Amino acid sequence: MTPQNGEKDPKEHIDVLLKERRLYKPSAAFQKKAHIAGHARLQALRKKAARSPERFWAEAARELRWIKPWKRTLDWKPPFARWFVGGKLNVSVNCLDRHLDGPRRNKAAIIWEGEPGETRTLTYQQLHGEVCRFANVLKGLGVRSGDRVAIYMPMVPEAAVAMLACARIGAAHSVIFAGFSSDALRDRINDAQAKAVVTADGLYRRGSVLKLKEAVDAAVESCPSVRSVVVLRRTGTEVSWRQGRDLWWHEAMAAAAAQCPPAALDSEHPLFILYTSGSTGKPKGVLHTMGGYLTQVALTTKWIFDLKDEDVFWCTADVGWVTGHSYVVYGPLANGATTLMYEGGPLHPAPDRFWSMVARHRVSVFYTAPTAIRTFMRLGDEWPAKHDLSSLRLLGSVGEPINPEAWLWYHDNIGGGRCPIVDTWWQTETGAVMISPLPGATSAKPGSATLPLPGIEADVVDRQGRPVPPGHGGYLVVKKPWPSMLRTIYGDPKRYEQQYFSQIPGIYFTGDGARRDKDGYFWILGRIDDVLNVSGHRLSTMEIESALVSHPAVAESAVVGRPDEIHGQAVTAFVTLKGGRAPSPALAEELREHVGKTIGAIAKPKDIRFTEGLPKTRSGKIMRRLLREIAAGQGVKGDVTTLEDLGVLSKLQAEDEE
Ligand code: 7RM
Repeated sequence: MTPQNGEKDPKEHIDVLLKERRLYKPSAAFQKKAHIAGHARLQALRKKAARSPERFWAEAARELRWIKPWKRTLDWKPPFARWFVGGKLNVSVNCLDRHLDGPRRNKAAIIWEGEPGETRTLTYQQLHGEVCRFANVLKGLGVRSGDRVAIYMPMVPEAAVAMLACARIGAAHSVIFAGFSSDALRDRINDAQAKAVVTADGLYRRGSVLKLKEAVDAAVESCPSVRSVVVLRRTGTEVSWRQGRDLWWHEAMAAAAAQCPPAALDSEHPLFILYTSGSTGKPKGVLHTMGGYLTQVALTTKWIFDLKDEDVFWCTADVGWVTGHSYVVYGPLANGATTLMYEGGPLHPAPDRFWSMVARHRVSVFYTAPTAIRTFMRLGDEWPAKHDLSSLRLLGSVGEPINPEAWLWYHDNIGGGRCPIVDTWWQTETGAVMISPLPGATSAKPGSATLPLPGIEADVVDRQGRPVPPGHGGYLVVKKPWPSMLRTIYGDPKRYEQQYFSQIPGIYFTGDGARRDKDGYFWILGRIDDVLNVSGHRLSTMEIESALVSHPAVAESAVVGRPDEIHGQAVTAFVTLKGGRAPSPALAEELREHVGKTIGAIAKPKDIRFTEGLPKTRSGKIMRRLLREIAAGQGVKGDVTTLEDLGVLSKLQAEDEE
């Protein structure tokens, strides 16, 4: 891709800081072979989709294998959507069985590498066998269509096997990121009333073993819905055992039949629940269903990553996040592609682990997060330079805005200047990518996710839902239902409506701020609610605050994000202590550990700042904006007229200068 002299100076709104004007056009060589080749072709698709989004998505859905055709493409009773109504399908058949009839039968479905360095490859046929066997194991444990299964696993092929086995029999999976604590696991199991838990003895991370079964044992003590715990032997770590409840993966699999007829499931049958942070302390169980989810995930994987049969696709996300669901497992497998899975830390045993893997596995499409790119950038150009990265032809980014500097480093040092970059905007709630370039058709601007995909109607609006002029900041919304949208918050349709469709009545509000430039390109400005984005992972300030105040020494706390060069944001906690408790570095460490235990290591505050009071409005609301400014070390600039006690503010600032 070559930079073009593009855009003239856009009239920019004051709070829009990024000014990036370079334009990167897809090269002729890339374009020639791309699924969607050329700007004109994409424009034509957009036009067609805009005329009838339903017809556009129906055409995409027909790429899947259906057991029974649908009667209605869309039933939209705002805010509830049903897609491909009356249709029946099986997601595991679409990801596995339908590739067994032709040459893909013996193609690698999953190439896996463990952190210690071992590798394994499962062909489509082998993966199909494993999935059928595990589906039979689940059935044998009394798991039925409509039940929930919790999956708390390392990044191993068995995690994908467990997910697909659930899909085969119609049990909804709830994958809980293995970095979450036992308490967080317990709450998620209980919210979903999971009947079974699938886990491992432990996992490898940065050279040491993390004991997963131990965390499950502690959680399941308080989970009356759980009847069985299936344990994969991964590390050989010693585990304690509850007879009648626990069983080994390898023993159960050895006894299970390799044939399992797929269930014919309604298009709107639940596929999975995935918990994500919102603006309150309680995580939301985002519910996705079968037909619509798979349609959009399959299409976006094919178009955005331009997947071909000879590709090795590596999405570095953990299956515990939505990116791992959609672009490690379902999207690539629905396309009959080869997906690479890696178990461990990106810098283990050295900062070139990823690049050594790209070279050894001849990865051609690579998809990761800006936080990782910034980390690699900081570690130096010499690490990627050691390896032959010539197999790469396309790069992707997801999870947070990518700053132009990181974009350019990625483009030059990883992509060798020849690979397009797709900056993909989407959310747990959207299920699949919504705003992104198509690499053979869209000119990229570093830092912009570019334009909504055909069939997606996104916009930037003001509080009343009116589109804002180019260059102005506003709310990022989606105006029409899309197939892979969340269907509800599990067990709480009121919260679903209130959370996503009440800000601007009847229209989906993403929680993000954005602006569009004069070419219509979207520039995501970040969350406008109380959600932090640390290394591309969503954390709720409320959730961390609740964890802090559950510690006996803490009276009150306010959590804010401050800008962090590598992680996007860093968690800063302001804490007031109960009478008789004195601040100390030891207590700060104890509080950090406490948050780690309550939520998980990713939520541990980077800074804990003890203070005598928090700045509040007269109505008692903590003025987070002031705290954010203090945490960012900028001094307080904005309006403080509603502040109740100005003394608190001067103290906080004085403490800052110490
Ligand atoms: C896929 C995922 C969603 C939030 C979202 C944004 C931010 C994600 C981008 C981005 C700018 C991007 N799901 N976000 N992708 N911001 N550019 N390309 O991350 O549910 O965990 O997070 O992440 O704020 O609302 S998520």
